[in-house]
Amino acid sequence: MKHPPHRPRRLLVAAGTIGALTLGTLAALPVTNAMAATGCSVSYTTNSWSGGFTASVTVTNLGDAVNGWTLGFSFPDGGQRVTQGWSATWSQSGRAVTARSESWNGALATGASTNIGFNGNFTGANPSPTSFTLNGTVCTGSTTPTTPPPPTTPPPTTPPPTNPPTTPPPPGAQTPVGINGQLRVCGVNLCNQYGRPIQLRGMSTHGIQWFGNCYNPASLDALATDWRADLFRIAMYVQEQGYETDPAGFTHRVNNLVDEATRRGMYAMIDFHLLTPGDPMFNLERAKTFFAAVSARHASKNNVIYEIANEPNGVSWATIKNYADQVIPVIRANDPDAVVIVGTRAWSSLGVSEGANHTEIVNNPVNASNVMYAFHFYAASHRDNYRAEVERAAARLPLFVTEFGTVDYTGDGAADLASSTQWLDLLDRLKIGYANWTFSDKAEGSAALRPGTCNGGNYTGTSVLTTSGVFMRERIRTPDNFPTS
Ligand code: IDC
Repeated sequence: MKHPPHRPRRLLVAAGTIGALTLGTLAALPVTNAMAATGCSVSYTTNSWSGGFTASVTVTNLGDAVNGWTLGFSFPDGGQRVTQGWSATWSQSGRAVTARSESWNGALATGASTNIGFNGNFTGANPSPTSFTLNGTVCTGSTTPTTPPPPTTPPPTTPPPTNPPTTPPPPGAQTPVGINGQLRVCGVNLCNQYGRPIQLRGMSTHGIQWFGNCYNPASLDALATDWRADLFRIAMYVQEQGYETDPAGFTHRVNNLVDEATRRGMYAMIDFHLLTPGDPMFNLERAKTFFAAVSARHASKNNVIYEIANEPNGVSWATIKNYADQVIPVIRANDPDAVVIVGTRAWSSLGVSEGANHTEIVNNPVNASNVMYAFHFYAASHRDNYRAEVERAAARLPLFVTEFGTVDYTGDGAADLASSTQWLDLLDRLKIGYANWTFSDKAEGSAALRPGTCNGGNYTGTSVLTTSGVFMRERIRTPDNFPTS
């Protein structure tokens, strides 16, 4: 017997916010002959403005592993058009839309997901499609079994629930640190305790000297369980009323935030946020004092990552390397197995913003192992030439995007979601970890929380989020699928 399809609730959302629609829950139809297990679920979210929208589509394969897939759906309204897609080859005929996998995301194991998307426009309304197919099978959110049920099975007397929870359970004991343990650099990747490459995804604080009120038990709980973040970056400015004004006080505050991240099973990244002046040597003695203290305090933990120089600028790579070669041994003396991340030339652009490139690092790396190099970008300012450089560099250097914004380099302006999506798709593909600037409620485009949020007690859901925050939460909270053997 066929059960009535669950009709997803239509979420009415204001322009500029995201409506989420998760499809699923048709009962499996009986099949009469054995075949490969097929099944899929799709989540389709949009962010629309007047006449245009960005759609993010996450496809989960619930059947046997596939190598190459085609997703199909129909727009409910005749005025809806795909204008530019990514992470798949997109085509449209009438209302029917087809997305074919790329070479790098065609293999989908059982239970694996992939995220694709497109920009579109619309003339009338912009309703979300309600039915999807993967390789011809309707995505019901359930699996079509290989073996048909025995013919004697009586029909169920009570229908199965038609509205199962769409929110996966909180991580519980299976936190990012619980699963991955002590990290180490392996080739150009970051590997977990099983020696397998992983990508960490999370958020950066704003300057803790200004937005300390945003980092409290409720906000960190939201980050760990609602956003399902793997990583919490603690941005400790050195100047601008930061560390230099109260070394003991800031060391204490950083230590407390590391402890809070640890309690929630997140990796903690300690960011020595030097920025102006851009010469790290200006802060060399402060860095040695600070890192000696924090590495001693957290030496026995397995979740601390040290970022020793946020954004050097106006200095050569040789100067940055000289700084790193003096600071890294201070950390290693206390915490020999911790991963250390070194900022790169020209605001951690691998040198690109000052006309250089990654090869100067390849030719003259720091004198230490278990080290990664930082790359930062702001999606509305930094585009194809920066992406191309990251792709080249990633083949030769372990990279970590310890900071990036969805907006322009000032940290303000509108979120460029198309460029941000291109960036994050690239980082996902290359398994490069990232932290987004910022988990704060500053009135600027890069902030994830709406102004005033940190004066209240609620940090969960999307109502407290900005456009950038809604986008980032959606990207970060998808399953990590960390390898465990
Ligand atoms: C910006 C903040 C802004 C603050 C300013 C102060 O967004 O609110 O007034 O710092 O210095 C970086 C830096 C980061 C910047 C950010 C945006 O690492 O400190 O934050 N940015 O300009 N590098 C590139 C951009």
